[in-house]
Amino acid sequence: MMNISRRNFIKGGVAGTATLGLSGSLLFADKWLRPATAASDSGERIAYTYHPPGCGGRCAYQCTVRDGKLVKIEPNDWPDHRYSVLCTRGLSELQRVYSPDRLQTPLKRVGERGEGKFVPISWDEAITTVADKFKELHSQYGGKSILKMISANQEYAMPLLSSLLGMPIALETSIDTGMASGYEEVTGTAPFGYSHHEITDLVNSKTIIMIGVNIFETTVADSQFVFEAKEAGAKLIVVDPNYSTTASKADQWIPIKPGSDPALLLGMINIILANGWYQADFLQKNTSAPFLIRADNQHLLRQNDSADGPDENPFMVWDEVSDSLQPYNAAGIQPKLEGEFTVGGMQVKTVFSALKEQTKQYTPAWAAETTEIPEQTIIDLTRQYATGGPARLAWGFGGAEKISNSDIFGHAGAILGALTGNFGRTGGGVGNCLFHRISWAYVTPLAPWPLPPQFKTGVMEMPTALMRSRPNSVKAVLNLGNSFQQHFPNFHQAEKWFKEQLEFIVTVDVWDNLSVAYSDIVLPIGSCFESNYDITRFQLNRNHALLSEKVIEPLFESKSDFEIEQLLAARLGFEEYMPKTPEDYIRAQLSSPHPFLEGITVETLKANNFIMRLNCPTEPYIASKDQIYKTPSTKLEIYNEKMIEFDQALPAYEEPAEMNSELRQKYPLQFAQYRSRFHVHSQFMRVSWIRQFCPEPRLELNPFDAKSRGLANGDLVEVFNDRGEFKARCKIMNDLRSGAVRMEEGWWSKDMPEGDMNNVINDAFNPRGFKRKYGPIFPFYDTLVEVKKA
Ligand SMILES: Nc1nc2c(c(=O)[nH]1)N[C@H]1C(S)=C(S)[C@@H](COP(=O)(O)OP(=O)(O)OC[C@H]3O[C@@H](n4cnc5c(=O)[nH]c(N)nc54)[C@H](O)[C@@H]3O)O[C@H]1N2
Ligand SMILES: Nc1nc2c(c(=O)[nH]1)N[C@H]1C(S)=C(S)[C@@H](COP(=O)(O)OP(=O)(O)OC[C@H]3O[C@@H](n4cnc5c(=O)[nH]c(N)nc54)[C@H](O)[C@@H]3O)O[C@H]1N2
Ligand code: SF4
Ligand SMILES: [Mo]
Repeated sequence: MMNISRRNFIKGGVAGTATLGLSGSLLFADKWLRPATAASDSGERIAYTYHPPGCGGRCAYQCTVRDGKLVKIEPNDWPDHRYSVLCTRGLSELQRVYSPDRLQTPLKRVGERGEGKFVPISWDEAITTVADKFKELHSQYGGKSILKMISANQEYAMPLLSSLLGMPIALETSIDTGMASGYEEVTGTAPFGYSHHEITDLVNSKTIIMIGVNIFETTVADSQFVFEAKEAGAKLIVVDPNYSTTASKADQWIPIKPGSDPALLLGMINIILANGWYQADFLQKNTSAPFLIRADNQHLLRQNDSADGPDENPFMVWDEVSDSLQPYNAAGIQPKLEGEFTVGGMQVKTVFSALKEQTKQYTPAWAAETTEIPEQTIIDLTRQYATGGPARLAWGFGGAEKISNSDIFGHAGAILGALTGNFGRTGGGVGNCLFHRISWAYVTPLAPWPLPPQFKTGVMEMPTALMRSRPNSVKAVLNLGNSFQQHFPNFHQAEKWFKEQLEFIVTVDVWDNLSVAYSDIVLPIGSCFESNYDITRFQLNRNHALLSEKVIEPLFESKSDFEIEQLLAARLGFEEYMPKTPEDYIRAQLSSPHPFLEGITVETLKANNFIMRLNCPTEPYIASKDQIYKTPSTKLEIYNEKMIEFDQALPAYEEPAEMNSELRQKYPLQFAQYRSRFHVHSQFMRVSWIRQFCPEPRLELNPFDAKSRGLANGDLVEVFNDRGEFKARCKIMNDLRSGAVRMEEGWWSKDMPEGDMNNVINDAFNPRGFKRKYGPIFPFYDTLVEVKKA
């Protein structure tokens, strides 16, 4: 993040923003350096792979290898040239691959857990130790005793081993799923609450509202589609407490009080209803707005008292044509949107009427006071959204997601889309806009590797954060990636689980990160360039199929996740079920009969520079264009019966649990975290080409808060609360609100002057979360701290 002014922004990010008007910090294949084919004349070799770091892009690489060493990375050309890009991190792999932070050999712990003392061991000893321990635990307690924890975006996270052993999988439990729960309980679809509209559909939007998402830093490979939409005339409005990179490129920046986002959405619902700016026809046909709520138990009125599904026991509506009660799916009816009725002596009213009543309290004045956004700004924003469509309402995974009330935000956001008819409408869309996760690739199923039916992945008993305090079956963890550092706020508490309770911990990673220090056995894998096989990885991404080949030989003694899985499976007696090579596995995936995959094979991919476009339509992917949703009723279900007991069947405002509590007197600063285009969580932190932009972890604070604490730029500060403390240098920034401090997440503890930022972060679950679709979430940004000079 740069300093506040636009001028500084452009000046500050020279390398990062050279082509910003077009594409954020990306370099296009045809616009820089000379083509690598020139180099290949001089005996150098070209190889193709793609970058999988978890930033949301999957930029494709054309690599030049000289004397076995990776010497140049350029963007490979995609059939759809818009994707032929790379960013600073992508290029910096040239350095990162050869970094001294790499794990080089298998290791066995000799010190205390957390101390980081190891001795090198052979692969044979390492695999034997792990396999023997897994065998012992498996026969004594079953597969549920071995938990596999994985970092975000891993491509081949040993899927077969988890099935063969019946291991449960913890993929970022309690992270990134808060809004998704509230949202998907309305829409019925797909993890992480992604918008149903491909990001390329933005060009058809007239209004784009981004709340709590910094897409120009966090899905940099898609920045171009936002600029494209702006060039086509869309109005871009960014709601963010801070003057973010995305805010700096918007038509309007609306600063908001942190943690109050659901109040903004509820205020918008109030205004839309009060002004009649809703699409009555859409609501009547495609949503549960006409369904009837029983006054006696708040449940929806069904045809009978059975627990059958909506087909056998339909929801009931009041039909205008016959002026009578009818099943919601009866032919020829006109369900009434509004009204109260008496049915067999019982009072019922429509969901729409209940929504009007429920949100009456959320007046523009109330919303203004709660969010600290001027009342007229909220009214104008709402008018723009409701009457300036098609409109996209977009959010991210930082911002409002990392607060205890994020489920309410997701629920209210989905209702706004339903009120304005922006679901399934070209240029519309509601939901998370990051990662380009929604495209035709999303509806192109690959074939699974066939395993006999007795082999099934285990089921998670509870969020990992509770495992230290509640009885559970987990005795060992197979940790792929840096999960320990990244996935555990209130780290001192989590450490008790790693240090005192777990019998056995294995970590598999490229880097010597914090999780390594807690492990009993450490297994080094190669970077995305290295392999012992010719064909290494494959995935569908952004309407294309991407294949990767070996670029260089494995460095040091590293192997791959695939090889480690194979070695373990063989030692555990499962060899017959395993593919022999990654290519076997990929060929099996490609045997899927889906028409979008027709003609796409390992051979044709190789013949086409390892990238082919799926045989899919050329227009952007939009789900539910037919207005059929994957909910029980097939409608957008805006009334959530599961939440009746929490008074959240319709969204009701709730303050963030910590930020606005009495604790603020003791710890007056809200501590938010963020991500930047220079890193991916804990990755790229030590690459020197990147270090020149981000030399060290810095606690950012507003000049007023610095002054009142006697702090000057660069001072070493202690950041603390009752959960713990860490030290860092401070950086005074104008584009931060007073009363809030901030830091980029992911910094390795060994680069902090002292401690780890997750020592202070809030891990308290909202009890309602346990009844939500994806369980409770960590409210990372709902954290209060005090800061003093160290
Ligand atoms: N470069 C890079 N990109 C990434 C990643 C990465 O590590 N590096 N990680 C990926 C992952 S896993 C994630 S989760 C996403 C996250 O991606 P984003 O959701 O874009 O994440 P953040 O940067 O945390 O926050 C977005 C914005 O929310 C604002 N914000 C903070 N608090 C509030 C609030 O209370 N209300 C509102 N309205 N805004 C608020 C911040 O100022 C920030 O500008 O990024 C993905 N992309
Ligand atoms: N304080 C704080 N903490 C946070 C957040 C925050 O906002 N604040 N954000 C949270 C969020 S949104 C997220 S998504 C998580 C992200 O948490 P993670 O996804 O765990 O974060 P990364 O640092 O990207 O971890 C990736 C690790 O996996 C390794 N790795 C990459 N590819 C592979 C592979 O193919 N195989 C194996 N074995 N290892 C691989 C990398 O080398 C790296 O060490 O962090 C969370 N933690
Ligand atoms: S880090 Fe992301 S945007 Fe950058 S090159 Fe890699 S995949 Fe592309
Ligand atoms: Mo995330």
